[in-house]
Amino acid sequence: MAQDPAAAPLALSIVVPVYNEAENIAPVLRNLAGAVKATPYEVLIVYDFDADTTVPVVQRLVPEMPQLRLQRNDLGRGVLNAIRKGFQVAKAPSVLVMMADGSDEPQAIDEMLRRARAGADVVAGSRYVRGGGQEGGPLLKRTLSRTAGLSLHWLGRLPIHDATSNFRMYSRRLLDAVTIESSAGFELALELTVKAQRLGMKVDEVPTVWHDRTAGTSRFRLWQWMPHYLRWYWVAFGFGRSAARPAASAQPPTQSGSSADK
Ligand SMILES: Nc1nc2c(ncn2[C@@H]2O[C@H](COP(=O)(O)OP(=O)(O)O)[C@@H](O)[C@H]2O)c(=O)[nH]1
Ligand SMILES: [Mg+2]
Repeated sequence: MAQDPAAAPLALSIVVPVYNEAENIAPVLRNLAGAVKATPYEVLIVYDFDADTTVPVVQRLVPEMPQLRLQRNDLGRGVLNAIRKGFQVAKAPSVLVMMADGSDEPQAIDEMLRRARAGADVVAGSRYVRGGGQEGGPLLKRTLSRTAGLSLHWLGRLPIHDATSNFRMYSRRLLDAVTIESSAGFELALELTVKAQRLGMKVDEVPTVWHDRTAGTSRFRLWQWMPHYLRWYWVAFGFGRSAARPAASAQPPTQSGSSADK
C-alpha cells in the first residue's frame, strides 16, 4: 500500500489516539492499510508522552507505511486532548477518528468517505443498525450506549441510531465551525454530532461492529464521564444549557474555531 503522501491532495486524515498500544498497533495499522482503498490518506498516531510503548512500533512501520505520522499531543494528557490535537494537525477535508486497540472495523471506511463526499458532515460507524453490532465490553456500558443511541433516534429525532461511537468521520467544515466544549473523554463524538445536527448539517451512518480489545486494558471511565455524556444528551433534546449560546468564552486557548456552534 505504498503511496507518496506528497503526490496528491489528501482525501482523508485518520486520527488514532494511543496509550501504550504496543501489542495492538501493528496489526491494527496493517489491517487499516489493507482495507482502505480511498487514497491518498494520512494516519496521525497521537501519543501523550515520549515513553509511550506505541511509539517505537510505529517508527518501525513507517518505511512500510509512509502515510503514518507520529504526533505528540501537547494539549494535555488524555484521549480527548489527543483527538483535539489530531483535529488541529489533520490536513484532509474529512477526518476520521479510529481506535488503536482493534475495536473498529476499517472495512467501513471507504463507505464512510463516500457518504462524507455525498455531503455528510458526520458519518458514524453505527452499532445499533442492521449489519452493525457490538462484541464484548462491559454490559452496563453497552446497555447505556445503546439506550442513549436509540432514544436519541426515536425520541430525539437524531437521524442516526448510534450517538456515542467514536469511530466517526467529521468534515473539516464542521470542525472549523464548532467550538469543542467537551472536557472529559469520549463525550466528544456526542457533542460534535449534536452540534452538527443543530447547525443543520447532514449526519449519516454506516453499519459497523465494535469489538472489545483483546490486549491491554480499557481506560474508559464510565462513572466519571457519565455526567458529561448526559449534558450533551439533554442538549440533543433541547434541554439544559443550550449549545446555541456564543461559545467563545468556553474556547480552550489552543483550539481553533469560531463561535458558530448553534
Ligand atoms: N493519547 C491517548 N490515547 C488514549 C488514552 N486513553 C485511551 N486512549 C486510546 O483511546 C482508544 C480507546 O481507548 P480504550 O481505553 O480502549 O477505551 P474503550 O475502547 O472505550 O474501552 C485506544 O486507541 C487507546 O489507546 C489517553 O489517555 N491518551
Ligand atoms: Mg477499546
